[in-house]
Amino acid sequence: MSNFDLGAISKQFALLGDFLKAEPYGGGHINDTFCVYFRQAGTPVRYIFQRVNHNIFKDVPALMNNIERVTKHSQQKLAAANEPNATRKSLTVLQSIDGKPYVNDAEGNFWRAYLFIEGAQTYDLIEKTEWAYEAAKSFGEFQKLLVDLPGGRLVETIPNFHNTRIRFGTLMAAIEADSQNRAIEVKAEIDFVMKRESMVDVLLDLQACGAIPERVTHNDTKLNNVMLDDKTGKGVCVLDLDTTMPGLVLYDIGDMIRAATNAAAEDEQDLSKVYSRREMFETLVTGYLSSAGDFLNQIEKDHLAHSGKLLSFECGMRFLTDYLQGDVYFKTKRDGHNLDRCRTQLRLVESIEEQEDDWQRFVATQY
Ligand code: ADP
Ligand code: GN1
Ligand code: MG
Repeated sequence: MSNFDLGAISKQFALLGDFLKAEPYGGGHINDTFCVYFRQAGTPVRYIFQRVNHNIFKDVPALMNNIERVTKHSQQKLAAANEPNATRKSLTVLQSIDGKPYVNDAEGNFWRAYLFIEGAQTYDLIEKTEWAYEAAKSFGEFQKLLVDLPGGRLVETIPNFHNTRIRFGTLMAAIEADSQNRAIEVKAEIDFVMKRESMVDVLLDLQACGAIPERVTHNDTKLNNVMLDDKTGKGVCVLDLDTTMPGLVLYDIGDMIRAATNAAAEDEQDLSKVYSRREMFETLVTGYLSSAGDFLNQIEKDHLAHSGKLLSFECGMRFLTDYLQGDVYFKTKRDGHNLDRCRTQLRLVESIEEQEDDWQRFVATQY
């Protein structure tokens, strides 16, 4: 991925100064991220450049229009609330020389650039409960900033992204097709999923009967999508806005619980290390309710524990589907990588099942 000519690409953005160098950055599964260094009036500055995966995101101009609407609205609200650091608390999209929020290279790739948020970083694994609190609070604040987003519904950048009934159906089709002859090897995982099929309809049914509303949600709330301040440890800015679109808030808190309560890495091969940490769950809920508690309805609050189990299940189904289809969606670094990831997610489902009643009792004490 380092074969891209970032110097030439950067010339298409309305940036001042001289291009110095570009380095691959971050560890996401979908886009290619680079840190791009410039010298401006003798001072080094850096930017984040990203090649948006247009095989996955089919309409990048519409996606970038979503991101511009979301970031501008957030910054306006922060500034109106006298937040002195509005451009550090929400991403700033850079414009191309012809006034667009992205550029194309000669191969037809789409590139975007953001101001680099300095003095803060992202983490792959949560080591301290304070991080969980801050991350969850930040995602809650992000949702809250967008409750009054003007301009109509955002475009669904990946339709049915968290539709767990459809995710289940796609997995069944991948098992049926078995294009890589791998189904035999994952019989235990398939059985595990099939036994729990009824889980996939719970939130969809609540949405269909109007008990939980569609809102603007982030939809990819891993810990490494929120920056925490190096000095204070406080949440600074929510990143990775490609999937910010209409959704259920429970998908956001559920994905946080999935990603942040795991005691091990998402691709850990030693499953004895994988379990869902109760103290992280409790801290996430407290942090999330500190910012989102006043706009959530009772039924949303009642399903916080369920959402963590559901999103782990969904992610497990997605990794299993990709493994069966020949690893065509998520970037992989080794054979069986998606299967390893699937196994950690299904292990998390089990771990949450073991604790769900306790978790539910805890949630009930919070409101
Ligand atoms: P991906 O879709 O590949 O996960 P992200 O948008 O999450 O891409 O970016 C990958 C990583 O790059 C993040 O985890 C974060 O560490 C870093 N990053 C992204 N945007 C910025 C930014 N504006 N300032 C500083 N670091 C950033
Ligand atoms: C992908 O892009 P990244 O790495 O933040 C994926 C998420 C998954 C996650 C699992 C657009 O997120 O939905 O939960 O991997 N993003 C997309 O680690 O599919
Ligand atoms: Mg990311």
